[in-house]
Formats: sequence, C-alpha cells, structure tokens
Amino acid sequence: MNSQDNRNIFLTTPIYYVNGSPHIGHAYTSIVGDFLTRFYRQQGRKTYYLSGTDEHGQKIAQTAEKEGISPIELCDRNSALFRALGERLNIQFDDFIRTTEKRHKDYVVKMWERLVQNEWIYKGTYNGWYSVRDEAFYDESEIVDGKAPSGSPVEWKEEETYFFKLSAFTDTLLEWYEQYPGFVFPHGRFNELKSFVKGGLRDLSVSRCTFSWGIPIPDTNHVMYVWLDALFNYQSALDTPEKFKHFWTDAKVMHLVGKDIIRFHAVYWPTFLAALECTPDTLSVQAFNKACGHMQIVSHGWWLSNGEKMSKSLGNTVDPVELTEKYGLDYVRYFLLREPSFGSDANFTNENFASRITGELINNIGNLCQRTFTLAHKSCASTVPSVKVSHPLLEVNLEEEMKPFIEDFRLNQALEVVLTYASKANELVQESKPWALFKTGEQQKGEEAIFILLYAIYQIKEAIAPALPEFHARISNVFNNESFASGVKLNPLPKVFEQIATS
Ligand code: ME8
Repeated sequence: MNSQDNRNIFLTTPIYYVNGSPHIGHAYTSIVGDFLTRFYRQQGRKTYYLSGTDEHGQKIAQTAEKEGISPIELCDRNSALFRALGERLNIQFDDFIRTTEKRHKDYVVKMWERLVQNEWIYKGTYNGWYSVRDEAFYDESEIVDGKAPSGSPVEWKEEETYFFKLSAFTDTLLEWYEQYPGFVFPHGRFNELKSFVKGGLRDLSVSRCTFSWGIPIPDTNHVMYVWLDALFNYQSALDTPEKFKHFWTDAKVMHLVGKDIIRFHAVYWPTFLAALECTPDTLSVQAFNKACGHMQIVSHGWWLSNGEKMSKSLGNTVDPVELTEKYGLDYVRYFLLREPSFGSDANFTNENFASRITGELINNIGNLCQRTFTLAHKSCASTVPSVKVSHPLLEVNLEEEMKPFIEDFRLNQALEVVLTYASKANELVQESKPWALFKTGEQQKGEEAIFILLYAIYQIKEAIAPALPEFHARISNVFNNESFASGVKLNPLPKVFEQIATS
C-alpha cells in the first residue's frame, strides 16, 4: 500500500471453523488485523474490520455427530467462544458474521444463480482425493505418502457434483497476476502460488450430495461446497448498499489469512468474483481488474510448538484466554506482534515470551515511564514544565516513522522503531541525571530534561496504541487525556507494567 492511497479500508480475518475452540493461531490473526485497523484509523482512514465463523461442511457435521449434538448446537456454542475471544482481546470488529445467518445464505444462493446464468457451472461426477480436515480437493500429483500436502488424511471420493469451470481461468489468471505483482504478500508465497497455477487448474467440484450440512442448492439434492459458501462472507456481511459501496466497491480490500489458505483466497476467490462479471466467451483480464483489482491477500506464517503447526487436530495449542488471564492482554498482544518476522513461522515458548516482555516492555518502556513520571510529580509540581528547549527527541514523529514499516507489513520492525526511541530517551535520563539537577538547584535544566522525556513518553504511547491499547489508556490518563503541552496537569501514575513470573 502506498502512502498516497487514501481509500477506505476493508480488512477481514478468515472466518474460523467452529469444530473446536479458538487457539493462539486464531487470536494471532485477529490481533494482527486489529493492530492494522487501529493504525489505519489513527492515520485518518475509514476502516471496516470483519471477522466471523465458518459453520458448514462435513468437518462440522462430523464433529457434531461425535459430540452427540446437532450441527447448529455445535455452531452456536463454538461461534460464541470466538466472538467472546474477540472481546477478551479488545478487538474492535465492526461485524462478526456467521455463515448460518440468513443474510449470508440468501446472498450465496444469489451468487450461485449468477454463476449458473453466466454458464460457469455444469453437472458431472467427481473422482478424486478429498481431505475433510482441510475441506479441500487434491490432485493425484499432490498426494505424498497417502496424505495431503498439509499432512492431513485424504479419502477417495466418487460422487455426483456440480463443477465450476476453473480450468478456463488458468491463462487469464496468470496474465492478471503478472499485471498485479502486489496481489499476494509475501512475494515468495505469490511465486509458489503462480507455479501451482502454471501447472494448470482443474475444474472445481463446488457441491456435495453425500451429506446435508450446508447451504442447499435450489432444485437439487446438493449443498454448496463449504469454501464457495465461506468466501462469499466477505461480501454478504456488507449487507446494505452503502456499506457495499464504501467498503467493497470504493475500498482497498485486504484479506488477512494464514499461509495454509492462500490458494483458496488467491485462486478460487478471484475467479469466483471474475466469473460473476463475464461468461466463458467474454473472459478477460478486465474481468479480474473489475472484480478484484482493489484486493490484496496478506498472508502470515504459523505459530509452531516444537517445530509443528499448532492446530486443533494435533491438540498442541496454547489457549489465548488462559494466557491473557495469566499475563494480561497487552503482553499477549505485544508478544504476538513483535516475535515473528511477519509472514514467517514463529515458535511460541514461555522463555521467549518472558524475555521479550521483561527486556523490551518492563525494562525499557516501563522504566522510562516510571522514572520520568516519578520525577515530574516530585520536582515539577505534577505538571508538564513550561520551558523552551530543543533536542533531537523532540523532532521525532514516531507514528510517521513506523508508517513505512507497517505499510510493508514489517510489524516487528515497526515496534522496534518505538523501542529504539525509548532506549534513546533512557540514555537521556542516564546522561542528564535530572534527579541530581533538581537536588543541586538546577531546576530549569531539570525541567528541560523532564519536558523532553514526557514528550518522548507521549509519542511512545500514541505510536504503540494500536498494539497496546491498555497501556495507551493508562498513560493517557496520566496526561489527563489531554494533548501534549506545557502546563498539562499530570495524574498519579499507576503501575506501568507488572513483573512477570519467569518460571
Ligand atoms: O481455514 N498459526 O478456518 P480455521 C497461525 N474456515 N495462525 C493460525 C494457526 C497457527 N498455528 N492455526 C490457525 C479456515 N491459524 C477456514 C477459513 S475463510 C473464507 C475460511 C489462523 O479455523 C490462520 O489465520 O482452520 C488461519 O488462516 C485461520 O486461523 C484458519 O482457521
């Protein structure tokens, strides 16, 4: 995204499967999206942030059956857990859609009818491999040791199905990708995806008739393939003409996804959208430009546990609610944003967690706040001093300095910009020793140092607000919720950061 771009932003998380409770991977995606939307809002961009739950398909039906409850009971129970997690993590979703809602089901049926009308759907028989865990079809060439590339078990399927003419899109899609090099982040993953498409796309089975937990296809005994159903949540949630115009037609659309579901978002989704714009006879790159020229797929890596992906099915996950209860929300948000090089995998360990929080938040930013506010209360009458002073730290606009990093999704480096600035402010404390200045009667000089340090803290709490909303609120309260200026009265300082147990 470039700095001149002032369009509204529509940012989405994947809609999460409700076959289990949320884990740290889900929390991560939602927190990254929340960080980005808060940042864009801070920059004055109109932003709409959507999440929700993916509730149809064989996996959900099977899980419900195992638990001895109906699919909708399972969906109601687990969807509520995902919604509650969002609240617990202080995520500002503008909407939370469930695919079992009427608004969604009606919308998907309408889109299906348009695909039929545009001659993209035909009836046939599917013979091939399917993974229920991934809810995905795989080509023979992709099967390794009897398993899907994701490691999930596969089973052979032979059933009547409706096909979507995906194969017709191969060349046009590749041509469009070439014109739109920023479509998938990061670049390396985009290249992998292009190689997959270059291998030739096969028609996609988009209906199932061997179970019934899905959106019924009118006048048939089939239900919609769960990914066709799910992807359309990104439009069905924009359920008024105004919302659709502001946050789809006129907006920059950013789909935040884990790397495991890039293919669905960067191959299936744009082709479904392009297919709504044309027929097989009129297919062209223009159809893609019109339907998805404003869209970007932003993919992140996995959280690993001992080198393996954390997942519901492997049972090696960390519970984000427990973690937040143990350490507090800001620490969890900070660690998740700061530890990975965004786009790559990262390991979750208690040691990494404790060392980042202690070294970077408590000892650096926390210490700066504690020392500065204590002196401001003791020696500056709890007021931002009235002095005229110049200093390099006063020249910095941290938000602006972070911006290029955030625009390139280098989130860990964006946070490092704040840490480096905080370290410089701590150096100023060491060098100027304001407590000694006050003691030896050099009030003016002491006040100059405190003024600079208070400015630095103010910059830090604003710049880091999208990551640490609780810290931001605490420090804003010390500044009486006022803009930074001489004469602002300072409230008493609460504990900036709690120590954490390292064991
Ligand atoms: O795929 N590390 O839902 P899902 C990081 N319903 N992120 C992780 C993760 C991990 N170990 N595990 C999961 C689906 N995620 C579909 C999506 S969208 C139209 C339909 C995150 O419940 C990551 O964002 O399996 C991943 O893409 C998402 O959870 C998938 O969650």
